[in-house]
Amino acid sequence: MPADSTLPVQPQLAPLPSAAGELTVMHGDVSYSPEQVRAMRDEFQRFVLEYEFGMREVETKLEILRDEFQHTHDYNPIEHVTSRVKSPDGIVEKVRRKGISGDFASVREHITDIAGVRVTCSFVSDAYRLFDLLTAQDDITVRLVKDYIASPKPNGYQSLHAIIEVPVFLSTGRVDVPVEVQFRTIAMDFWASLEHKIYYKYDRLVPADLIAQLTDAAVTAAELDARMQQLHRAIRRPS
Ligand code: 0O2
Repeated sequence: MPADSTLPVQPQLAPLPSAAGELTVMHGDVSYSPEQVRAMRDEFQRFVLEYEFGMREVETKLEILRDEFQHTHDYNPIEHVTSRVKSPDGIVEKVRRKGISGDFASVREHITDIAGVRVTCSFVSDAYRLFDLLTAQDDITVRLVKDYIASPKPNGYQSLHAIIEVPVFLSTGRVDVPVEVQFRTIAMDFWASLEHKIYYKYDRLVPADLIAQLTDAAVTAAELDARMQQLHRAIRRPS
């Protein structure tokens, strides 16, 4: 059992000596009994469940907006929506990268993209429109916005990111769950998924000429978005 995938955050349980002959799991210098491993697994599952629920609330809100748009305006501003809860390995990697403590309270406070929803639109105007419609809902709190469409990253990455909080009602009461929502166009999504693959293929050490080509391709993608937006406006303008 790989220690990092089953012990995603620094365990808060005190290690107990295991009974003779009992299978134990080593994590660094510490060993855990099967009961402790199960308890940690259950605690982790409970922890991510809130994020799963928050993600579903946001997905439902987007589905309603899409269906209402289709019905009222005979137009669908959303191409597709994908979502994910960050994997245990992904959380551990971010805990290490940010140099934060790995207990649940610290992860909850510092890692705001455990629940992630990606909204892909045909046009840049639709990405902003959906952002406005979602964040204007009065049960949503906006914690942070990063507009990489207005200010692309140096590598050319474009997307509009929002960390929002959405209420989830559990048997124990209300919990406000942070969800990262990324709004982007099909062209931005195409670029980002290729860049992501290249980044991992080269284990983050991408050759300089490939980086230059990627940055150039991001400019081409942005130009395509601008041209498609113009055409879209032209066909929607009354003649
Ligand atoms: P994954 O696998 O998508 O979850 P933070 O550490 O969150 O405080 P960060 O990571 O700079 O600061 O946050 P930012 O800029 O809002 O980016 C978070 C997410 O945006 C990333 O999540 C990616 O999904 C996406 N992203 C940001 N920059 C790039 C980029 O240059 N290329 C691509 N392809 N995607 C990018 P994760 O956690 O890195 O990964």
